[in-house]
Amino acid sequence: MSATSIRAIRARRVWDSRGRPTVEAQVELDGGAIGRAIAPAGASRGSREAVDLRDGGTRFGGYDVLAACEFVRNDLANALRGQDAIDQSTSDARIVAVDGTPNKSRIGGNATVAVSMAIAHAAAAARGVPLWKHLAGDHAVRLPLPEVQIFGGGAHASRRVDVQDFMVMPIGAWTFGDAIAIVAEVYRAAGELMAEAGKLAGVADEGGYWPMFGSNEEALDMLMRAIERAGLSPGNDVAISLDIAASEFGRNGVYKLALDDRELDRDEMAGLLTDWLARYPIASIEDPFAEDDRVGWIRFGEAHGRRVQIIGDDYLTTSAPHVDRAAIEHSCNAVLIKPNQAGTLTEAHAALAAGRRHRFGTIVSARSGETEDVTIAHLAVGWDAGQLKVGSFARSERMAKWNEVLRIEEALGSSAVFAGADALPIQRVAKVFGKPPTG
Ligand code: 2PG
Ligand code: MG
Repeated sequence: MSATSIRAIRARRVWDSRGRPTVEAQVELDGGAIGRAIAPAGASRGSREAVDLRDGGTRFGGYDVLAACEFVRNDLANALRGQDAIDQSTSDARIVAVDGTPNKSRIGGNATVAVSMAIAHAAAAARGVPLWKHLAGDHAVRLPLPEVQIFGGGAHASRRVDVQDFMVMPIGAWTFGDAIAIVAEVYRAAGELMAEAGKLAGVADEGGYWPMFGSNEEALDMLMRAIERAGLSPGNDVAISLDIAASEFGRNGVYKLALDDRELDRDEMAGLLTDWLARYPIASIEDPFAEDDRVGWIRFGEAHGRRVQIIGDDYLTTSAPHVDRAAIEHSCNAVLIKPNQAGTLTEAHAALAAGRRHRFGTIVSARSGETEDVTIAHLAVGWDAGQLKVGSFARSERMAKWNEVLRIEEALGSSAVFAGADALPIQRVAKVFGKPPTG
C-alpha cells in the first residue's frame, strides 16, 4: 500500500460530441489523488482496431455503454485494486489480461482506454505534475505541429465528398501559438469563401465546413484559395494534408468515388493521387489506399515516400507489429496514434516507439466522436510525438485540445520547442515545394 495505490475505480455514462453515450472512468488512489478520462469514438474505423462495447437494442440507437461501465466497476476495478498507478505498463497489462481478446471485444476498448488514461491522470495528480510532464519523465519534449481540418467529408459528412479530411499544416510557423493563429486565419477565410460562393451549410462531425462541393478537387481548390485569402503562401507558410480514408470506399483494389462518379482500380487511384501531389502543395496524405490493399500501399510508398508523409491509420491501427511490417515493406512513413485503437496507453505508446525507431512521423490523433477530455494534448507533448491531429478549428471538443496545448506551451515558457515542419518524415518541406519556409 502506498499513496499511489489504486483504491477505487468508478465508471459513469457521459455523452460525446455526436450526442452518443460514452464511458468516463474515474480512478482514485489511496493518497486521495483522482484521475478521470473519457473514451472517444471513431466513425471510420479500421477492421483490426480495438472495438467499443455497445449495448445494442433500440436505446440510443444501440450505442449505450452500460455493459462497458459495469466491466469498469467490476472486472477492471477488482483486477487493478492495490496496483501502483505510477506503474502504467503493469496496470495496462492487467487490463489486457482481464479482457483476454486481441481486440478488446469482451469488455470493450471504450472501457479499457478510459481506465488506462484515468490511471495516468491519477498518477500525475498524485505526483503533483501535469500529465505531459508525468509522461515525459526525463525526456525532452516538443510542442506538436498541428494538422487541422478545414473541410470535413467522408463518413463525417454523410459521404457528401469521398475524401474525409481536407486539412492544413502551418509549416512556416515558429511556435505552436503562431501555428494556431495561422490556422485560425485560414479557417476564417475558408468560411468567408464558402459564404460568398453560397456554399456555407454548417459544419461536419469534426467542425470542418460541410463540403458543398461538386468534386473532390473543388475542395482542394477552395483550400488553396482560403490559404491565399488569409495572406499566406501555400506550400511555404501552410501545406495541405489529406486523410483519404480510402477503406471507406475501396475494397479488393477497387475504389468507388461516389461524388466524381468514377470507379478506379488501384493504379488509377494512384494516378489520381499522384496528380494531386503534383498540382497541390500536399505534405501529408493519410490512408491513401484501403486497409486490404497492401499492393496499392507498397507501390505508392515506394513512389512517394521520400517526398510526402504517408500516414497509416486504418492500415496500422496504432499497432507496433503493424508499424514494423510497414517499415519493412515501405508502405508508410508515418503512423497515426489513436489510444482507443490500441485500447491502452502502453500499447499506443509501443506503436509510437516503433514508429520512432523507424524514423516515421508520429501523429497523436483524436477521433471523430470526442469530448472535453484533453488527454491527447498531453500525450502529443509528453510523448514528443511531433504532430497532433484533432479535427477542425470549431466546436469545443476540438478547441479544448488546441487550447490545452497553448497552456502547456505557456508553462514551458522559454524552454518551449516547437516541432514544426521538422516533425515530418520528409527531408525538408522547403525542398519539396521549392522555396524556404517563411516566418
Ligand atoms: C480518422 C479519424 C479522425 P474517425 O480517420 O483519422 O479524423 O476519424 O475517428 O472517425 O476514425
Ligand atoms: Mg484517418
